[in-house]
Amino acid sequence: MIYNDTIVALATPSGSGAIAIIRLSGKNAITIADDNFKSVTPKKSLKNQKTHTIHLGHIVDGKRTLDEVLVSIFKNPNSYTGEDVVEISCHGSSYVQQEIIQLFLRCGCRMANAGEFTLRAFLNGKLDLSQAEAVADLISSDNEASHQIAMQQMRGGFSSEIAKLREELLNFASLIELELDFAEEDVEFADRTQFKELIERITFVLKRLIDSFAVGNVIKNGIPVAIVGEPNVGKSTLLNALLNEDRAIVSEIAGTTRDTIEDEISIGGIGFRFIDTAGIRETEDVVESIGIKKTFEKIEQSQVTIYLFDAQKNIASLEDVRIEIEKIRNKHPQKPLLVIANKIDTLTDIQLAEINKIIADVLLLSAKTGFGVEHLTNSILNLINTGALRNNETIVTNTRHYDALLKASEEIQKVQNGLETGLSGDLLAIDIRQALYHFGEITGEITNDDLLGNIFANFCIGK
Ligand SMILES: Nc1nc2c(ncn2[C@@H]2O[C@H](COP(=O)(O)OP(=O)(O)OP(=O)(O)O)[C@@H](O)[C@H]2O)c(=O)[nH]1
Ligand SMILES: [Mg+2]
Repeated sequence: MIYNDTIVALATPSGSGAIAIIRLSGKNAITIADDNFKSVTPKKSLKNQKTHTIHLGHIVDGKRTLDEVLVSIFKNPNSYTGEDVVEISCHGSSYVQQEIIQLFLRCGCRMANAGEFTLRAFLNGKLDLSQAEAVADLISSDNEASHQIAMQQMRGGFSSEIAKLREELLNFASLIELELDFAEEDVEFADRTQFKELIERITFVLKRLIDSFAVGNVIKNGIPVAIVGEPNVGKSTLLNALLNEDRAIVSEIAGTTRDTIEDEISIGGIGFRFIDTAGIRETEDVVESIGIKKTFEKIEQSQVTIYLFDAQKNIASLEDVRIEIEKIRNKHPQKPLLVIANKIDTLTDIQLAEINKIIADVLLLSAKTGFGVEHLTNSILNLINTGALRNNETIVTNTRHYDALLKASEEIQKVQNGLETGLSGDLLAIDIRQALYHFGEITGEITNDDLLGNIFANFCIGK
């Protein structure tokens, strides 16, 4: 055990609730809790209780009873932190919570820093760094996809994949370094063909992990979808229909939306952030033209663009729409674009056929009645490559991991080049060590205080 002090913190959100949980971890956790605990009959001391047991009693401050509580005991090393841990479930009054925490502070506990319980768990080898980071991701996950990725990472799916590669590579590094000791004899302990195969396999896995970041990153942050189009075509009405609430102001006056409005919903378990923008058109109005500039910025920043036009337009105007769509496509050829004819509730079948003739791949919709909205959400979902997610493959969501993978991949590339050009063992060994270093950064074999400080500072207190 690394720490001598015992920490305390509220593990549940601050404020009042049905119950609250106060957590203690460290050498004196059980003693401190016991000193302030009076069991409901039979009399018992917490110190003599088995690990993973729960006890009903009162927290007392001298003669004063603070609350009736349940105390859970976890003895080291079988606890979250690997130290002795006590969790006190008390009534969820802010006053009670604070009184109990103050009492423990007076009895020798220290207030825990953000993420300190998980930091201790990491330092005691209960989980590796990427698993610890997944704990934070899990706590902040708010849709099925980000939850699934965090759970997988917390269970160690990602770490074990990296650790396996690291071990195999380490094996070869040792063999090559051994060769250096026998330089005069000119022996080869490390079978170069097998080594090449391993490097190819590592390259393949690294590429898959690196590529997965494109999906992982958007899933974690929500996929931004910009809704654009001329004024009054029904963009805000569509946003409201998607969100199922009156989020944006809708009116028959062109130029109603002047700034951008955003909100997030989950479709098929993935978080999407819809962005309603000001209508695109030539304008003299300064405020509105600022809004329009923002619209273009929003298209840039979005993953998907929805272009909306008014289906009631005459044929000549539909030609203009077609040209406008071409322009957006040419400007952002890589970006998925969904073209929607809105207000089709007012149209005849003949008019609909006309639209289909002029505008290719158009989605017919009525934001007002809701017709076509489900079709639209399905189309959006189809644009996002969720294959990796469906197949439960490892997905990288963490920028720190992504950076380390990129660096590892560079070093592996050097090793591969070295093998092809018959680079000498000592130089090869240096590149392999570098790659190993970056693998170690992900799982935490290689860390420094700054890195740990940064990671755990993002946790909440009590975790
Ligand atoms: N009939 C019909 N009217 C609609 C439909 N969708 C929107 N409207 C009407 O069109 C008008 C403009 O709707 P908004 O949602 O404010 O349009 P907008 O594109 O956000 O407009 P700006 O914010 O000004 O750019 C309102 O009067 C809506 O009620 C639809 O599907 N059918
Ligand atoms: Mg609007």
